[in-house]
Amino acid sequence: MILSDYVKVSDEVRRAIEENKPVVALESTIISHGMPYPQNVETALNVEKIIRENGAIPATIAVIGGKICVGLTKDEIEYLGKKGLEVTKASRRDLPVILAMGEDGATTVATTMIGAAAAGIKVFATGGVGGVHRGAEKTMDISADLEELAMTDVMVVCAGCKSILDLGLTLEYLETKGVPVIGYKTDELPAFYTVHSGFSVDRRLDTPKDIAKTFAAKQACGLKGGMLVTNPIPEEFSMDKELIDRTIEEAVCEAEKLGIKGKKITPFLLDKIQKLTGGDSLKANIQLVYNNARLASQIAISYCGLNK
Ligand code: PSU
Ligand code: MN
Repeated sequence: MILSDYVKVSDEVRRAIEENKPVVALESTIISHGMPYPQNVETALNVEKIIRENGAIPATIAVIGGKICVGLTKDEIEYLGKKGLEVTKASRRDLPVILAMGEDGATTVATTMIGAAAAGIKVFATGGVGGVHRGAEKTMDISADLEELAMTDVMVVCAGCKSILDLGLTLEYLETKGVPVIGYKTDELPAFYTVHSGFSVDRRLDTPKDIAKTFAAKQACGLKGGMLVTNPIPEEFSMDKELIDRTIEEAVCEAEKLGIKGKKITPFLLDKIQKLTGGDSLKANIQLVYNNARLASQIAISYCGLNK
């Protein structure tokens, strides 16, 4: 068995990569575990549309029937969205069994990076990445997303980190692993629902082209691994910091009380936050994903331009 036995790239995406056209990868855990049905499917399809309107080609990634599919059909997106939590959330350690057993899996940031890299895609847009959880000094709960960023050559465009994570420890971890954390038009790490976190990024860059050039330099020098591009939520959609902080605090306490751990914790907290805010956080979440899709498309176009 070789890699191509397990990876299926859609015709459209394969052709685009061969012709050096801009492609943006998208994850599927955000569909199955990150948002409720039907908003999850609606958002996933809109994100693809936004990427096309911005001149790039979308490649949503998921494991279907034991194959890492790069570029899904509308029906496949609908299928994952309807199945929701019933689909296995597949991070790096879950992938081998799912592939070998011919099962379905929703890809996290880590496994979407793996699929993107296998297909030759350099840019990936999502909402938020996993990181070092609060209390990780005891639980050792550190997302496999961070290790993937350390070793797999894909740029991840996100809206920073939610404070369900320990932002300071997440930044320290990324520094140790040599992952650049870029702020797009900001010196401050965005905190997903809000623009401000109080933590600094490594470097602010103000154009998609500078971001593309930075990643090209990293790769040319053989510095393995990805790059985190953090893009603040547009001001008009950002939430009240005090309200969201209080909500997250309540959700984290509830998870602790119920003894929720491991891969279940992130989906649990996302769902709880959505319920506690009466859907306001879901609205913000959707808008920041759209915003990241736009920036990722521009970066992908710039990156392709460097290879001409
Ligand atoms: N953060 C979000 N929304 C998400 C996730 C994280 O704001 O949907 C998902 C992503 O797929 C991410 C995963 O890769 O959760 C991280 O899970 P864990 O912490 O179990 O590695
Ligand atoms: Mn974890």
